[in-house]
Amino acid sequence: MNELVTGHYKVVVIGAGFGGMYALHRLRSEGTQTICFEAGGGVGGTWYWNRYPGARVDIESMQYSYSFDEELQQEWSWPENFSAQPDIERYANHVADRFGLREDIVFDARVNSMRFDEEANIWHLTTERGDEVTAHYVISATGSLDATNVPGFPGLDSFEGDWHHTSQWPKEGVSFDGLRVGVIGTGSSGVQAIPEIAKTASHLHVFQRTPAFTMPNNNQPLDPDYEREWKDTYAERREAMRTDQGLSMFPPKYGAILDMEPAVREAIMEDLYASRSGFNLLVAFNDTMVNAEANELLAEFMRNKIRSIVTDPVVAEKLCPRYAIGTKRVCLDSGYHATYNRENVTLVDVRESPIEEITPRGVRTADGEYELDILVLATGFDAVSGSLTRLNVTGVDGLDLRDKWKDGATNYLGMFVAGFPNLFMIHGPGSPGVLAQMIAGAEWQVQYVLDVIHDLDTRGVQRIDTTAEWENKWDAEVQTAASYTLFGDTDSWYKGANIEGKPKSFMVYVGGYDNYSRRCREQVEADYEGFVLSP
Ligand code: N01
Repeated sequence: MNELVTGHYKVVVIGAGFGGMYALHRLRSEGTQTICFEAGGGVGGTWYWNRYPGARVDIESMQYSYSFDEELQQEWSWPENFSAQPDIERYANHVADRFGLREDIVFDARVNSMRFDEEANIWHLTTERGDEVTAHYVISATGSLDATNVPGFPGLDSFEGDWHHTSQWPKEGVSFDGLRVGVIGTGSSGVQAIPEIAKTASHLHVFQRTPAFTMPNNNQPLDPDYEREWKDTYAERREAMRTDQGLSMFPPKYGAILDMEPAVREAIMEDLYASRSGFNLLVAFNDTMVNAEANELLAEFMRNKIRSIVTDPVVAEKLCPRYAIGTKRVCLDSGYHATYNRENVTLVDVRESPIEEITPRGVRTADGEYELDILVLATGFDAVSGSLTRLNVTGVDGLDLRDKWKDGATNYLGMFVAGFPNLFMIHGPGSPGVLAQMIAGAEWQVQYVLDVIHDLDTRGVQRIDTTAEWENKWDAEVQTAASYTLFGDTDSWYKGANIEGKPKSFMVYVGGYDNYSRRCREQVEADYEGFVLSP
């Protein structure tokens, strides 16, 4: 859709990633007047923007896909166990075409303001390109990892070569052939991009501040027999996923690692390390995320893997993370550590010698200048809350969402914000979002939101809000759940610690999707406890 859009809609959806597309599909199917604004030129959300080399999903594709339509899941075939970005984007396009979603998606239309009209109980939305609409309800499906973080390196503008952030990757691709490349950042994006870039760069310098724990994805072309097994029993498997803590299917747990004889636990860890997904190792034991001693056994197993792969012992030690494994997002990799055995790859430890500036010719650290032709920033996101605050949202009494969240992204049930009525967040702060299978999580939340909207319609309610008191109660549940785990011990984007000046507060509900979904339903069933409904 190209022409400028005006008029009134019952529901406006922001974002045509997997959450937004599903919301749009459901709304269209029930005949609701709706429209979706998408900042990008195509569908797929995170899989539209993050097209850096090596970008790949880390949940098996048979799971990381929509469950809502049996024919869709039967007809679609994934080429690999863990599909690469182009295949996931192809899938997103297939879904958009199959369900006719493009008719109601406005592309290249970044929402740049949202203002709530308290008299009329409607939202006014505008986009950068000039669309102006009103809506009774807004579903923000803007993604948890969408607001790009470009650290304020002095001199970045003076760099004479090209630079690219992994999450704003040019559609036409980037050639590294014969070039001196620098990559800053070794989170999941860096871990996936570095082995690919190293293949053609004349030299690659990796600027690492914190090493990452990564697990092998042991990726393979999808075995047709395995695919058949899944497709024959998709309904049961999806049901099993829905009742899982992380909305995923993993092999059964082994119990507590601390209770095991060393030889037994080593054998189990070796088995899981070589299994279909390295994540099996992360979720195999029931104590590794809650007990520091248990965590250290798994962490040291993974450090020994790094030591066994990386031939230079000094480099190997620098690549060994020292925090509790799992407390920063673990990544699945394809040959990441082996990349440091290549002669054309050098690790630069910027914890030891910090980056001082970007110069016209490269990167200067406390140690000296590294000359580069091209620079890649794999420096992550203003995660979870950043994609919402940058929409310029004004709620009741002219309250700006940035002011509301200046001390932390308060919310109720991860979907509602007091003072911002009739706004529903998908994967917002306070929800399990990024720590569950995100397509399944979006399907659940969209269903919940639509159930609430239908119920409000039946009751003749025009406006749904919550209160600061109930935001605090929900935050207590979120923080309590986190306090049983080791998550709080490490600075991570889960708690906003990667962004200078962002308040540190843990933003993800880690009590399990089963508990989360129960709590959300309970509060509605208790006659909308914690909500404020106005006729
Ligand atoms: O971002 P990150 P990401 N100077 O924030 C470093 C998902 N994802 O894009 O840790 C020097 O994890 C920073 O260092 P430190 C996944 O959920 C999934 O990689 O802050 N370095 C870190 O090393 C993931 O967690 C997949 O000390 C600086 C890196 O940049 C999330 O997206 C693939 C710096 C940023 O790592 C984000 O991953 C990719 C500075 N000033 C992403 N500022 C899948 O596999 C930052 N860094 C599905």
